[in-house]
Amino acid sequence: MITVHTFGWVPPFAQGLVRDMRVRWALEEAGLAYKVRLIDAETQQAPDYRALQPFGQAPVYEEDGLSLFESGAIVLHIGEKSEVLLPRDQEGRARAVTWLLCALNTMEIVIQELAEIDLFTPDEDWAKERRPLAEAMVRKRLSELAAWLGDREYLEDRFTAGDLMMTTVLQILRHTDLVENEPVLAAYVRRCTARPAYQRAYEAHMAAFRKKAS
Ligand SMILES: N[C@@H](CCC(=O)N[C@@H](CS)C(=O)NCC(=O)O)C(=O)O
Repeated sequence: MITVHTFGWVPPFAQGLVRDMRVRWALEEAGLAYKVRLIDAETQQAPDYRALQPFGQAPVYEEDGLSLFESGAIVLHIGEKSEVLLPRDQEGRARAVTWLLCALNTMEIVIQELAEIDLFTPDEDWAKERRPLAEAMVRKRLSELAAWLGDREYLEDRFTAGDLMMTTVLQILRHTDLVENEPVLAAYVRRCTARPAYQRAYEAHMAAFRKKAS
């Protein structure tokens, strides 16, 4: 049985964005059942959790004695089990992996910097100084991505793990209007998140927080 370890509670600004969403969504696309272990701050520090995730972060993925961390690696591993995520032809598969890495390495790096300024340190002098440049870089990347997408429904000729990862990265900007200001990207995120597998993953992800709040 597959087990996903993730947080039992996070503040509202992070709910829906915790990276277990990527893993849950991939598992739903692949049609694989899983269970969830909800962890807290104390568990993050515990040696047995550090043995699974050296940085104490979420998510962790366990399956029959195999444990993985890094959401990108986990989604790729799940992709091995499902053609919905990774095309079986070599070129299609390489392109999907390319977009997954682009999401993490070209887009998320600049998007995460802006999000961290806005959500964690908005009032620091250095952050106020840095923010305009950080936002300009995000705008540039978004407009380049929108230019690639153009009339396409997905990054390639069909949905892949690359779209899954790109969508979750663009969602990090939900506290801004930057994605909405790129109508091609806004429509793309709506298209991807309308997928039944995303909806099921989101419901399950949010259910833990609702339970904790009640
Ligand atoms: N590169 C890692 C990042 C994991 C990550 O940043 N997880 C966040 C939750 S979304 C976390 O655990 N934050 C708490 C911490 O860093 O202590 C991945 O993609 O899995």
